[in-house]
Amino acid sequence: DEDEGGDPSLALKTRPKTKRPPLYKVMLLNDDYTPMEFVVHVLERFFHMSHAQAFEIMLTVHKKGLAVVGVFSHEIAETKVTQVMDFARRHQHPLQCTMEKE
Ligand code: TYC
Repeated sequence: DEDEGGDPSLALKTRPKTKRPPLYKVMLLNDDYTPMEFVVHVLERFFHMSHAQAFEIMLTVHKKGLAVVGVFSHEIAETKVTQVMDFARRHQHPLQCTMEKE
């Protein structure tokens, strides 16, 4: 049989790398002006949350200052951020949405 033992440091070095793509947290930030109902609508519309889920996350942002609203690939995260920022701007609300590598 093949020798599967040996130097574990060598095993690590020669292990075939299955590179997973990095994931990005998309976050909503609190502000004093965006209406609560607008934030709930954003979470329903762009993050496919139920009304109850969306309301809960909105309140978390309101109380804690920010919350992660989803985790996505870089491309999807960027699309979500752009969609939310464009939608907020069109409605003249200062709502901020950002992404950060997990
Ligand atoms: N703080 C806002 C208010 O009192 C509500 C709000 C919640 C705004 C979440 C932004 O991401 C946000 N109207």
